[in-house]
Amino acid sequence: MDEIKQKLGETAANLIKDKSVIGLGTGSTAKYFIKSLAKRCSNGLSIRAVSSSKSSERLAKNLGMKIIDLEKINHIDVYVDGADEINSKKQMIKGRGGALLREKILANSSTKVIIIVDYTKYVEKLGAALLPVEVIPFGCNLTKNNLEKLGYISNFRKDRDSNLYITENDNYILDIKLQKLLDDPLKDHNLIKSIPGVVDTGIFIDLAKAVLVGYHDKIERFF
Ligand code: A5P
Repeated sequence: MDEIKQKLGETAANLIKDKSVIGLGTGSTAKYFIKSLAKRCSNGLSIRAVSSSKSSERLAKNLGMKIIDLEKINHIDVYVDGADEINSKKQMIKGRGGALLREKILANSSTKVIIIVDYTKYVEKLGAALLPVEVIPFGCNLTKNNLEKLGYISNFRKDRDSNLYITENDNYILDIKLQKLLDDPLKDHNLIKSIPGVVDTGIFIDLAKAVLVGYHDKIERFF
């Protein structure tokens, strides 16, 4: 699978034009994009980059890329990221890496969003993956109960040491185990977001513009 992700990263990096502002996604596939982009930068490509997470920022900086302060820009040309699941309508579930909110903020302000996924993530219907929901700590048990009343059974995400996972926005994540695949992901997103205490869901709608799906022998693109 790493080979596929590497190829996806390289292909996406080759689409980046000189002098553009690039949003860096988070996760194992985005990591390959960052590595390939850094290589292009060391060969003369000039870009400015913003990051959706500290881990991607660290990687980019270690590879010699300059990360600029988000407050210094007012738009992003291209945002590149992976996804946990994506369907043919380019609706996605994201957030297994915990960066869903920052990812959504960057994607939403980007002229073009390129999603790079291996073939296992390209699904007919979303919902087999856990659906992450970022919630504020205040009243988080009440928020969890309210989700349950709407039929969404969730668990607080834990970190490696079994402590509550804390996002870079100082929030928690509830991972929902969906009871069935989603017929209308936007409906679920809106319902979940209507609960006070929910900051955002890992359902991304109308954000992806180009999708690269990697297989062992090819990369398929759809726009
Ligand atoms: C990070 O919060 C996520 O949204 C990732 O973009 C998503 O989980 C895909 O990650 P991988 O490329 O590691 O599968």
